[in-house]
Amino acid sequence: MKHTEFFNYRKLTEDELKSFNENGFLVIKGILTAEGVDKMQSESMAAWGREKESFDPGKSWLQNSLLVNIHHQSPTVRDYYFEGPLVDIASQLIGPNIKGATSQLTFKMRGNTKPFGWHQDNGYGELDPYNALTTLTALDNTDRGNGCLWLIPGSHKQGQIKVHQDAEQKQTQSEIIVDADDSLAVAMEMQAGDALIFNCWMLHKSDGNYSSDRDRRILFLRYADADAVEVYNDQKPRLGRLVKGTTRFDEVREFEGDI
Ligand SMILES: O=C(O)CCC(=O)C(=O)O
Repeated sequence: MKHTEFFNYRKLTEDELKSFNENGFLVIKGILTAEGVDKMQSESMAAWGREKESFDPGKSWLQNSLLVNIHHQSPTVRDYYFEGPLVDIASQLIGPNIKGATSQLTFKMRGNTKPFGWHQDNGYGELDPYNALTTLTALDNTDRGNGCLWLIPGSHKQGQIKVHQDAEQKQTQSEIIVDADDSLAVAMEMQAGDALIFNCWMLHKSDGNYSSDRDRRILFLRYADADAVEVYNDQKPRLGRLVKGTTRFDEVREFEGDI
């Protein structure tokens, strides 16, 4: 069911499709209505308050800034993830068959000064085919002062960057940071309700939130081809809800689990 009171549905134009192929990213202005932003903020904050403590510089990114599977706790995020405007947009960019691959909050609350260095999202759990999409929906206005995202336009063209992690790093899910030229970085300043979407090979990073009075709350959703497999996991199918089209994997077609 379409929730037009919360989400603005539209298709990408030919120019946007061309720009995505060339630059590897797009910003969709106002994908959430003001009411949609309010609703997601309040449902997300209820979950955040139940699960998270205040920022501790001694703790990891995972502990300070991530809350996974937020669609289990926020009905509005769930509708947006599985039936919102991003599903058709993902299908325009990936193809007719789409599954959800990740849903999480990445919240950098005021005073959370931890940066997140350059990386590709396909560096964390490589998926094949290499057309998975990250979507970041801003729940606050975000700029250089409160830890907005930065990316390097066109950097997706260098493909998968192999990073070696030892067994301990894998276990502790430590960050997988790569080298990149900061002089090429562009700040992705957004208004609450805008979405940034980019290819799985896009190099991106964020700085700390050094503001004293502005949170930087982002909803992170990832979509993949419905047949996408996990390269790091013996090519097993990535499990996630089928949101459009079909798949050759029974376990994905029947999936009703966590992701
Ligand atoms: O939320 C952020 O600041 C960075 C998040 C990010 O780049 C990621 O989760 O891949």
